[in-house]
Amino acid sequence: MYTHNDLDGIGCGIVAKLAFADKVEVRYNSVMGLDHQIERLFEHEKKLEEFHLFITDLSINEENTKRVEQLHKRGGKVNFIDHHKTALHFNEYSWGTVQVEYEDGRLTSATSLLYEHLLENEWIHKTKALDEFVELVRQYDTWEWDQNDNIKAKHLNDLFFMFSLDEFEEKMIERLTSQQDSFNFDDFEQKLLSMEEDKIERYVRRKKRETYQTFINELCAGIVHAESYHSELGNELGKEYPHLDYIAILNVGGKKISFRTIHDDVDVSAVAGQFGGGGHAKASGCSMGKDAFDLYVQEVYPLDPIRQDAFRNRYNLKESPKGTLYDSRQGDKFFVAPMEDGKWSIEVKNGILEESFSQFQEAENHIKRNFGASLSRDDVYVKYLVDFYLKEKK
Ligand SMILES: [Mn+2]
Repeated sequence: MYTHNDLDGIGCGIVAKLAFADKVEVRYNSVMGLDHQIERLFEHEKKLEEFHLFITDLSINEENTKRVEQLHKRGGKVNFIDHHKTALHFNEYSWGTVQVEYEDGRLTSATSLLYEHLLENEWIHKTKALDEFVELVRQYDTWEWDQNDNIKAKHLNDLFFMFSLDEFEEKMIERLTSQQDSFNFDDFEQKLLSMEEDKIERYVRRKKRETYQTFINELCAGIVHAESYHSELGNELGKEYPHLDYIAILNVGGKKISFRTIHDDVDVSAVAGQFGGGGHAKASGCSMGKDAFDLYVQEVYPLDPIRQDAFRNRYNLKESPKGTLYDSRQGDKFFVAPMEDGKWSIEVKNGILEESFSQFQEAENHIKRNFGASLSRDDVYVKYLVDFYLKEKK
């Protein structure tokens, strides 16, 4: 079995080992590494027809697709199981099973698809603990845990990062073999998880102050440099800065970019696709070539980070019927106030902007995206109102 080296990929390995024990050999691969490994397999392993080849949670290139198709035609057993939209074309082959969502709308994961495949063939023994484990992996991989507030799914992924791949795999197989009624963390793991949570919180708080914004190919990108905690950052920065279309997390040393979005109308697999990468609508990635480096690193370097909103205000509050004030580094002021028709207008130095907004958030997005302004402190707000009323009197 060849599978991905993330939680969903390891989930496949764990489920396969529970089914086939020492009869299965599992190789974990990065997105970039898989094709080379498959190529080597076909070079060195002459009796592939005698094996059953599984490829899960990752895609293979055209040449490897041809190799696999020929193996299948020679009578070899092959299963390609994936849930990425970008892999749907593998359904053209009888050995390809790519399903992005279930009939009820829930998203699939490679682990859940493989588990169901193994159950159908009666190759694996169903237990409550295993059902729960597979579901945690699925919720983590599809980000459904966040909507469902299923912190256990996130904790499973945290643990995966705290242990080595082999240790994690061994621990999980041992647990799922010995405890079949429910899947739980032990006391030591619980302690580790709470320490990890505090650490992530501090890290994310710091990164919020190191986020930059710019327009790239018409979309407003939030840009941050970070080597770890990509999912947490993507999510937290996305919520902190909802005016951004997506968050690009850069790892210059590893020459990689991860893209995350919290918005349903933004597809970051398309953003990654522009630079030769891919993934899901809400989470994707690409390697950082020269083009991407120029756009996301070089051009952004001279900018200042996004200004955070004033956070101890008592008067200058968002959606206030009296109006809400924003100001930019250059000292420009933007006053958002409700109009008689229920829409929101933006007042600037030389009058009112022509455009009005049906939601307050849209008005704020407009100001933040185009002028980089942030919520003013109370003292600036009070002074603005005083000047405004004095002007009215004259
Ligand atoms: Mn996956």
